[in-house]
Amino acid sequence: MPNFENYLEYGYWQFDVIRHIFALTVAAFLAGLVYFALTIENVAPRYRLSNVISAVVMVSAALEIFQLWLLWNRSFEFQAATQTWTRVEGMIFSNGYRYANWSIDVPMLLTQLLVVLGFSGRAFWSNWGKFTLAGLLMIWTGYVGQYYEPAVAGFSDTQAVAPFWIWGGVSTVFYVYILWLVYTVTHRPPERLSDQVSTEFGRIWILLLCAWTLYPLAYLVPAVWVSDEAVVVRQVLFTTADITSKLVFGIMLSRAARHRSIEEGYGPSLAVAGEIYPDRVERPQRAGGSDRPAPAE
Ligand code: RET
Repeated sequence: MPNFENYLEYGYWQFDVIRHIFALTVAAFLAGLVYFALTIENVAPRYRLSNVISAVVMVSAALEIFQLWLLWNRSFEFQAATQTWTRVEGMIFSNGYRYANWSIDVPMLLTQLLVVLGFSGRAFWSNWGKFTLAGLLMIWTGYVGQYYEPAVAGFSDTQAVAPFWIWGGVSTVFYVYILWLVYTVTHRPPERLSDQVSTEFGRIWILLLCAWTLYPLAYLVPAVWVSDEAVVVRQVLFTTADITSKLVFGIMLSRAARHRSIEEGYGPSLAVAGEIYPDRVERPQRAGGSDRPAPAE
């Protein structure tokens, strides 16, 4: 069986917390989908692909977590006598669906970053190629490694422990390379950025660093702690990582795109510029062209 979740029994709240956070994630991604669809016209056409990509990420991730929610509910049954949840014979819970989903979302999220930074032509494709290749290799090597976690958690005498560490280590090499590349593109962008937008990209880099690092930590949980509570911690780590790396990241990028659009004088962005650039908000023209406030009605 692929994951250590299948070898454990769950107390009532441990089981419940996990299904609740799956439901929370699906709800958050569907809400995100509405946000990205409704705000697409607030940014200049050159940045709109970022909103489209966020919407694609929301749909694929919501489907994947819904699938995990279904699987979690079907894989365990409640034992009234012991008040615990035990595995249903023949059912297997698997985090492998997460890795399948990352194969879509990791290349998408990194593409989105390049779009809002303003990469185009050869520079775009060269970075895109490096991100996509390194991203897929990071995920797929980690995917192989996680099959060995039952041995690492002490549930299998026949399986080897070393592949968990070797594949996890190889995956980490690609991860560090991606982090370095993200640092480079966000700190040496192809176009001159205002101080405001540069600061935002600095924050986006820190968010990415923190959010993405939660994934390898979740991978490591069975090596350091084996109990139903450890499973709760691992699923909370995955959930926090998912919501921040896909949804919060997308929102931060859409704001950076809007601020760039405002600075470029794009009309619809100027109309919603209020909170950051109050001096740039487009005011509706009043008859007579007076600057005085309209009389109270
Ligand atoms: C693995 C295996 C262990 C070593 C490392 C890993 C890194 C995973 C990461 C995943 C990022 C996923 C994202 C998904 C968004 O949809 C594969 C767990 C380093 C960084 C951003």
